[in-house]
Amino acid sequence: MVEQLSTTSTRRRFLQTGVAVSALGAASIDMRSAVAVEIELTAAEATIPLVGEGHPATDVWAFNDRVPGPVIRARQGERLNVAVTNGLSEPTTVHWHGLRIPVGMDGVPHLSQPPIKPGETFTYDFELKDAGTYWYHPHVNSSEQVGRGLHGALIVEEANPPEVDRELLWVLDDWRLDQEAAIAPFGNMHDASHNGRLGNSATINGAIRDVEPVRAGERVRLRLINVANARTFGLAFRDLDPWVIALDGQPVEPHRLGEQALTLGVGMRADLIIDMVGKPESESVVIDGHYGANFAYELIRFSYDDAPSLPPRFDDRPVALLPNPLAEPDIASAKRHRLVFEGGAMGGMTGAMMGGRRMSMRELAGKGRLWAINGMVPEEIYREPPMLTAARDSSQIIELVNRTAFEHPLHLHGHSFRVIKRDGRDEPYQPFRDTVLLGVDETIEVAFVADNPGKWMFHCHVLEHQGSGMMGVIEVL
Ligand SMILES: [Cu+2]
Repeated sequence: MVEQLSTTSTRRRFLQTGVAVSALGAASIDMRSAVAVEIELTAAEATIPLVGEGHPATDVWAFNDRVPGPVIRARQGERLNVAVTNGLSEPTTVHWHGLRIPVGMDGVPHLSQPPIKPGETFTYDFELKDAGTYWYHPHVNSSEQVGRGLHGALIVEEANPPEVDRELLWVLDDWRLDQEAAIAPFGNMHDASHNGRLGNSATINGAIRDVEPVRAGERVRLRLINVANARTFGLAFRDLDPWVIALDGQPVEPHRLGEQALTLGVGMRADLIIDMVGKPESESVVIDGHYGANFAYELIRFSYDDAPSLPPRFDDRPVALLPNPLAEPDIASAKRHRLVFEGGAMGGMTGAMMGGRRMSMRELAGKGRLWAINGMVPEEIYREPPMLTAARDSSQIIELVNRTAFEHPLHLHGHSFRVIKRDGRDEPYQPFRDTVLLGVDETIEVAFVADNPGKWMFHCHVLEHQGSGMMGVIEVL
């Protein structure tokens, strides 16, 4: 279950595969001994049994021949050193989604580093300041590179993790496959102008799965990561009523999900504590119903074995995770900004500024550009003036206004922000996040301390929206 990729005289270096963790359960692994310090990743073509028995294998692009890529685990405060070799026939990079690291390690081509050319290696090296559930993926030709399978989980362990029987990791993905289980072509403008590349095959840890085996009475920590190109997952856990203990890696006051679905836009994560309250040999279904009842489907079912229920031995309410060392924004003194998102199909945008002149929607579409922020469309992101400049250590509030017909998971690099208001009302728990799902017609306010100097991307994580212009740069001086 634990694969040792290399040895060292001074440190243990282990990687676990997401597939192994999911298929076999993690009961026998002492997660805290799985410390990743130095790792090698190679992005290259591979073939995996994505759909499973009775179906052809799928040609993918993968880190170290697996999808998802290796689970990287380390402890808070450790350094991570990852040598990434590009075995693809096009440039790539790796972005460490959600991590507050120096801009030179952030993986945005040209903005933070030159792209890694085919055959070349680039070594990422940074300190893991925050514990939590994160992930990594390329930031070049993202729709295709991430969509073909280049992504993996990065787990930074707390010094004092919550007491549970077991930990599970679900890397949620969504693939557009044909009848032969081959990945459909990329570059569809209809996807870019609508809801992005929604697929037809939802996978957990790189496989279409029916069941997650559990034991009655056990307490499980479930880490969820949405690595899809476009799909928002809205998961109903029904009778299990999980506790939410972290969002996007950042601790939140433990609270029950209740009647609500767990909504995970692209890029978002959640850490749940679930008490398996069902009876031995029973089942509990997890439904993804984000796109409405007509499109709801069973993602997976928890399947209880026949072992007698474990006796209760945990307090009902899990202990809150210790906060990460994030600076608290000062709302009273914060500088306010407003970013208005426009464009796409049915959005009513007639034109916008690009390259210093106003272009019609038709002209923009001819250049593969469909979205604007404050009336501006980026030509090449690293050459654009920042849409917002912040003095170092200043507090900032950004009002995000959706004037499009679609929802957008908006992701800020290098920082986590507090979601403070939604349509004028205080957001429950005001969680720190690095990605917030901006609904249709919604206005959201986020607040953060601009304490990480550099030029940082702020973009929609629907990769086809990003690729067609829904992106900008925030500069911290
Ligand atoms: Cu979007």
